[in-house]
Amino acid sequence: MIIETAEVVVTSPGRTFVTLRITTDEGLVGLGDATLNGRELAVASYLGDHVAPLLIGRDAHAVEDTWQFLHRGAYWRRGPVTMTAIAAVDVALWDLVAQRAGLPLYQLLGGASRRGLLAYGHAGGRELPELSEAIHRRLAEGFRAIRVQSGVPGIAALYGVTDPGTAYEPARRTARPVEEQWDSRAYLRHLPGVLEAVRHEFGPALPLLHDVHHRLTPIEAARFGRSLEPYDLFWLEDCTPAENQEALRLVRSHTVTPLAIGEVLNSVHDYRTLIGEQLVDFIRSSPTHTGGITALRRILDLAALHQIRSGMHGPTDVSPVGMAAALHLGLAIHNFGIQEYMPHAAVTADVFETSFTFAEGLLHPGERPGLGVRLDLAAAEKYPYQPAYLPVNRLPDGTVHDW
Ligand code: GCO
Ligand code: MG
Repeated sequence: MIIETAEVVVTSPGRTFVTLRITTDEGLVGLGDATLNGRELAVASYLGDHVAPLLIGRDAHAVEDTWQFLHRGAYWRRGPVTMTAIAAVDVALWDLVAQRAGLPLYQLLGGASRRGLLAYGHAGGRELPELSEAIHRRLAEGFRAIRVQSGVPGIAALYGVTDPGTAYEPARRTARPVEEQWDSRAYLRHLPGVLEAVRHEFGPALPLLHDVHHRLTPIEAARFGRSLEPYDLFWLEDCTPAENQEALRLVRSHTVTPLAIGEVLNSVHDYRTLIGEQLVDFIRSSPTHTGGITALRRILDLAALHQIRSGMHGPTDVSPVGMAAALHLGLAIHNFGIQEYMPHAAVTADVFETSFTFAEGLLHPGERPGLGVRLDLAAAEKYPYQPAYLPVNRLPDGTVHDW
């Protein structure tokens, strides 16, 4: 099966997605997600200018060789742009190989290890009644695990919280990034009470998650994790900036709240200390930002040796193609933990037609051969690229802080 064309499709149905579309001499079409939120065109250029020409004429079955060729052959390794580009190629090739075999991709990855993937949904509210309503809404939609984000008195706009009735989308279509404020002391004072109230209202069984979004120092995170122990979180996510693996030693030595990290990491090397020293409980990487299924599977196999489980990133900036890749991998591996599921805007379905399903709290990739996603090129053209930026954070005195 020889690769004939490799084309990069940039389209903005609801938000921007970058997709690699590979065709073969047998007429099959394989798709890979190359969406890097707020820096989309850098990956489109990496793929279109430097990678696509190298793919023409290669054997589409050579998934491992192509991965190594692009990774080692670039000389400049790792980094979000490189690894997202390689991921798109890897996932598109897996899609082709599975279609050629006439099987849903998970069957090639070892077959189903479970009936479906436990998914968590997002609930955010500026104040408690709003938050409680948002949780009830998610439960009514079928979610059986909920990520809880709350407003904080004195902080005007906050990660994960939006006006009621409007869908949360962190990237905004503005010419420059929106600026938000952050105050760790106000957050640390307020959040334990919120999680206590939610646990009290929804009972002991509901898995609750919370995302700190990289904002605390190690000692603050340690104290925070300890203060949340009575509310039995499923996980505390990104409590400190992920690139400092050693910081988790301090957090870990003070709290038994389970920790999840890694949505911004992109290589197995970013996980060596985290996994080797058992400093986390869940791996947040998605195939899209971590070199694809080939590379993430290696990370997760290493994690399995330490009883660390998957908790793949599934925000709207992972495209329907990237989401399908996550679901096939998650269904097949033994150490699956939970899958984030932030449904895309309805308009996204004009361009991407998917086979995955969500019922009774569980996601399933479906039984179509390959990934099970189709991209409508004519529809994609109707949604031309629209720039959008993630927000920037500032402390009360104006200092830039991690967003
Ligand atoms: C999460 C996230 C995201 C990110 C977004 C950045 O889902 O846990 O932290 O919503 O902010 O993916 O591109
Ligand atoms: Mg997160």
